[in-house]
Amino acid sequence: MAQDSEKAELLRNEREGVYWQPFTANRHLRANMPPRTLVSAEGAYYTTSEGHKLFDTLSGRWCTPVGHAHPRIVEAVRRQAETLDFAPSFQLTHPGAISLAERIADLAPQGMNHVFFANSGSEAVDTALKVALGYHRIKGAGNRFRMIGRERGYHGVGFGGMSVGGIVSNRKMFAAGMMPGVDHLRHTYEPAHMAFTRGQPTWGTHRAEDLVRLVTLHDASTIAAVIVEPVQGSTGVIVPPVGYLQRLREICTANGILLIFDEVITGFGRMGENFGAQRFGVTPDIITFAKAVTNGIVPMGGVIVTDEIYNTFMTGPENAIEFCHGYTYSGHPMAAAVGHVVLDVMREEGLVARVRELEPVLEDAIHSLKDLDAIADIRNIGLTAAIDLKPVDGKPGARGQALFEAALRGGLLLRVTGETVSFGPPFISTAQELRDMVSTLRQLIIQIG
Ligand code: PXG
Ligand code: PLP
Repeated sequence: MAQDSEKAELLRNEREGVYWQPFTANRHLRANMPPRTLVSAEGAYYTTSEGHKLFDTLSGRWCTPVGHAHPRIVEAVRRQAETLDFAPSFQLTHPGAISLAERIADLAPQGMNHVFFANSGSEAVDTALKVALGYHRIKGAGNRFRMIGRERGYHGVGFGGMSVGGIVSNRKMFAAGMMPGVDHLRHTYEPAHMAFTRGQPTWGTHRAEDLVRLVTLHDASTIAAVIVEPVQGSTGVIVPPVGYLQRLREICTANGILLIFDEVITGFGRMGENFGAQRFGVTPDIITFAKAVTNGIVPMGGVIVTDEIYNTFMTGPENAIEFCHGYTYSGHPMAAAVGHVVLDVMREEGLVARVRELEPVLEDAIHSLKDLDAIADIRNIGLTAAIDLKPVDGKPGARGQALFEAALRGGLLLRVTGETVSFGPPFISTAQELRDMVSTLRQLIIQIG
């Protein structure tokens, strides 16, 4: 540990900025490396270079639901590295990727039986958008080129995902690089109508009619796909109103538009079902996944498509490549091996059922903060939740920042953006750990004032 903090010191003092960090205030971070340097992790806890043990309230970045340093994952990584550490996936294959695809398809809604691998959520999203374009083109509808995203949506940082995404700070610097023909649905978050809702709000179903407006404006014959997160995660856990996703499905079906659920956060159990699709009872045409599929240990992402989509691609001469797309590391043997163990552990430890048990525990605990003056809203669904702090006059973001810093020394690793704190604790958390997380949070919120 001493060695790690020495290294950190070196980086700060002598090689400032060599490591240009993603989505980071780099200069601020370098001035504050301790307490922000993480040196080890086990189960549901990180340890910092100062020796503080922090409860991992976001499962890494929504990606480590079965916890850190799981002995079976560690063993699987070692074993796979010894057996087959890399295998090209263009025109060749290996057993781990085939069997993992089968297992993922078995978890997906009925009729979604084909899996294409990528290495991240961003790559999964770009893959899904290309599948949608290719599908329509093969069907003779190449004029369907428009993509519809949603305000406040996050679909990663590729050019495609950025374009359909709806978070302005991620878009404005790159406005010149937006994909053509993209439009956005309105988001569904209106605190005046839904603040402090437990689970799905009843207000806002009508916001799905915004898709009818866009179909009327652009004509259905120009629209390829609609992409939404079942629950908007990155922007701060915006829960879909009752019936909203069903209505999007109806409008897409009626107009020949593909519906893509971006399940990078909601996939693999976080909603108490395998996918958000099952939790909300809506089957899309394409699902994107990443993160939890490998417990975040080896990067992996991918898309699951319907039989109809796959079969549409499987036409033309048999020796021709049907989809000119893929990544060097698609279906990487190390990721596939870890994916298998993660699915084994989830099944054997009953972790998806455990999410269903923990959901009301987290819900009751987090909503108990409602009496605090500093809180503007609390929301939750599955094993996710978010709170919004009221901004201090003239200092937007200051309260969130203060809470994050205080928590680093108070035992919690928080995920704060602006005044929003989002939670996605590991599935292996105990009910007591979730209650303790919230009581620590209460003390910290009172402490920072
Ligand atoms: N789609 C969704 C719905 C996501 O949440 C991506 C795509 C992109 O995945 P990659 O693997 O390319 O990052 C995401 C990622 C946060 C946070 O703090 C969220 C994400 C990534 C990093 C941090 O909420 N979501
Ligand atoms: N750039 C160059 C020069 C490459 O040769 C390749 C892949 O061969 C890529 C980018 C794409 O890399 P990846 O397949 O890891 O996405």
